[in-house]
Amino acid sequence: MTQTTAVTVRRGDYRPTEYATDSIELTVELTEEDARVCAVQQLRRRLPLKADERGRLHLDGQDLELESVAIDGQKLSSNAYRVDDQSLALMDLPDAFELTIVTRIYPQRNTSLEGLYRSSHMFCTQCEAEGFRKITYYQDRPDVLARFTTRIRADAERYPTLLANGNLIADEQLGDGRREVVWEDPYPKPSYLFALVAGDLASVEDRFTTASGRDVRLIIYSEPHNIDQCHYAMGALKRSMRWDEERYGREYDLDLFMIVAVDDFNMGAMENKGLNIFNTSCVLATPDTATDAAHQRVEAVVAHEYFHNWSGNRVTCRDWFQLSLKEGFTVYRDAQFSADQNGATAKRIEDVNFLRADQFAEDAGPLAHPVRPESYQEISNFYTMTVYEKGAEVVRMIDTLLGPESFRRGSDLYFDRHDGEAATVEDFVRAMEAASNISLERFRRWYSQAGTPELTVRESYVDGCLTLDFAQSLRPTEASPNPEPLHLPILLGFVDPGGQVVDPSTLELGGSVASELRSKPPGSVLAHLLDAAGTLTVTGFQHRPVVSLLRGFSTPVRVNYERPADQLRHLVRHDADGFARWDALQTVMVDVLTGSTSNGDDAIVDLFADLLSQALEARGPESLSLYANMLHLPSETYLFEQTPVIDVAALISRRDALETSLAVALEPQWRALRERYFSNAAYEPTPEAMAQRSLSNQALNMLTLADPAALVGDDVLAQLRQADNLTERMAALSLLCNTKAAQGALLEAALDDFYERWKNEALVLNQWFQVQATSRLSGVDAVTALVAYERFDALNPNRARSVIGAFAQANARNFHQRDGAGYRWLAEQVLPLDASNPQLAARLVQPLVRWQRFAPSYQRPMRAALESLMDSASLSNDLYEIVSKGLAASAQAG
Ligand code: B3K
Ligand code: ZN
Repeated sequence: MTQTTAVTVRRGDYRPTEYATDSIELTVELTEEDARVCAVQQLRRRLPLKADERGRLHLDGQDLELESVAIDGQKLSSNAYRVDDQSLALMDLPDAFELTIVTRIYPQRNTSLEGLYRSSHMFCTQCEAEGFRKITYYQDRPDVLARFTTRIRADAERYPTLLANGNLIADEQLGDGRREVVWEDPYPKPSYLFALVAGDLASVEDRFTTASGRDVRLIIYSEPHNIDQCHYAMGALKRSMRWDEERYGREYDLDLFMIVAVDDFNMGAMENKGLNIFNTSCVLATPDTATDAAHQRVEAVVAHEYFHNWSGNRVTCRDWFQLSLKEGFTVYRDAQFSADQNGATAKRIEDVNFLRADQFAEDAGPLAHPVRPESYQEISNFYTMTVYEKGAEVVRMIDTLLGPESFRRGSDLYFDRHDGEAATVEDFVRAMEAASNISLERFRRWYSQAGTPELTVRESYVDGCLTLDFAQSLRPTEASPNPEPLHLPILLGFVDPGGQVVDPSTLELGGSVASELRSKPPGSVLAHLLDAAGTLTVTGFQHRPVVSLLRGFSTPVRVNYERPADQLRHLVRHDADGFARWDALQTVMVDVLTGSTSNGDDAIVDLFADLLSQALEARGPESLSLYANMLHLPSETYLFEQTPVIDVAALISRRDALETSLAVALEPQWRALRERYFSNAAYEPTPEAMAQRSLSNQALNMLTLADPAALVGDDVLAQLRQADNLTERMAALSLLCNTKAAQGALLEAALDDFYERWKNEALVLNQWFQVQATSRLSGVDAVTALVAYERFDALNPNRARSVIGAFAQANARNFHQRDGAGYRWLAEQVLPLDASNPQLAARLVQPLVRWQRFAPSYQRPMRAALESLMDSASLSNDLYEIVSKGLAASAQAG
């Protein structure tokens, strides 16, 4: 183990900078070998110097070759400043001055995909969180807001497209075949929102007129071969712009909004002011090249990045501990948008699935941290499901507590008060309190405590009076050793034995917890649990009702509510709230699959029989997508998170067995479903058509399970050959990959055909890699062959994720093979990657870090793989932080 330099940054250490940067003028000269960056900053002390003080400036810088430093035009000698591999320090400074720094950088060699780098034939940037320091020396932190002017000089023929933030104010041909453009951004911004692109790009263009009548040019750029795939994203952008005006009163503020699609990108996309940069996977979409899920992701990410223009850019974060201020809020905003576009129930199911399977896992492991973390070693490691998804849940709860009108007033007040500032989570909560007169005093703990609370419910019923005893508990974590009770908003309803939702205005609410009536979903009560325990009493029932608990998943907790399975099945059949029906069904299935209920399979078959006949009659996108969601078993990772000790093999074999019995017992019903919803109509990315494809593909999946040999030679191959869209093609190819009867020549021919047809579409080729990496029949040998394939390229994050990430995260039965070969394989892939792209390595390694949750026979080899990484010659800060936290937990647990 060699890494000892990791520095821990703490929230409590925040201090404003001594100097503000009012403006920065960058000149970036791009050549085929390197880039020369001249940065001219105007700096000014925030407070005047006291008598015995001397002005000091600390600038961040990494991987830079420093050529010169000048103050007010006077070049400094090298003993007038201190420079090391992280910073440049200047002393004895006046109150205000101009600082000129010239650096040389090498974008062509930058494989970290942070700072200025090369992707395919273009140059692009990624500066959040701390990438700007790889371009020039700067106070690279979000509370330094400056006006940026960007001058780009490059070969005119190779790079006809030269872009930066803001408005183009000059464009000039230089003598030597080079061209110079100048961009000016009128809005002061932190360095993480800086962007620059140079390439030979094609574009699609549109216009948008804002509510107040401003005419905005919208341009999406991509490499020419991809440009035909950008139209769907353009539509999504226009829908997002209108939605943000209508729902949040937020208008766009520049005359130009640009999106650029790049092949090599560490995450989904980036909200740089006026110049969003996107992973191609989050912008390109046509029926042939993007699945239904990919279409929805493109729409959601376009919206998310656009919404950041207010929640992130106009109001930014004071420091990186406040990251959820922009991310949690913006995820919540994009979820509301997607719900409005595609159906609220399906969107909520998707989000709760993700939260329970992945965020709960994070909260239960050694990387657990509060939504507003207290410390970090590498900020890139804190772009987590907790900061994003749990952060969004916290904002959602504020919306639930305040109600939509007050919530909107609170958001208006927040934007109003903090426009042009770097704000904090506390500022956001205060604005919500001020606009609503509702105290969020106890609620604030959601931001500061790590871990998933557990809500225990005990129910009793006597003479028309229902009593619900609630208790909450939170496991102590290293991040929150002494957890205190949270404010849990518990939304519930009552279904009578006849299947009708009881109108709660006919009932009397009492007990120690405050409660109120709510109309969404109809017939709801909102109870507020603020203490460790509390009681809700409800009187006036004619018959004992079934409690529909946590409607819409109103608070992100684990629930411990022991009750007869027939009550849950009653909810599955009758609750008026679609989400609650889905949720009750998950509980029924999880209880059977994790063994807390014995012999439940037959009851689930009966339930599915009912659901299948309802699905055949379903009308409209909301209802179709609800059945599409209900007719799937919980995913393996979802199941893992619902059980105290994960025994991978046992859980998967139970799940397989239940799935097969549902397939066999209900074969005629699945066939009817397939016939009802399989369609030859031309592809459309509408919610209704997507739900129908999902039902039809799930039916085909179940029919194949029931009779593998018959199906693979027939419907599956026909669908593979005849489909006019990637969704159906991938569903069929996945069935072939996962079915024993198809292995051998049949599967090889199908994979070869697919490859030949789509090998020039990088994103489709990723699907080809992924479907093999996630097949239940692909073990370590198979993924070893995939990474040896000529078209595999670990330096492209999408490709790396399509094999390495896919295998470790979505192929549990093979990744967790008993001898630990899957774990060793992952460590072997991650280590070389760490040298080129630390952020990616630190993501891919994470399945190993959760070892404590698994049964002992899995734990030892998982830990051994982590230890092998720790023993390696040198790890990046990114990977070191994750691996060392994973192993530190091992010491604690035993
Ligand atoms: N804000 C970016 C994420 C940047 C991640 C840096 N490691 C994308 C987003 O959340 O919109
Ligand atoms: Zn974001």
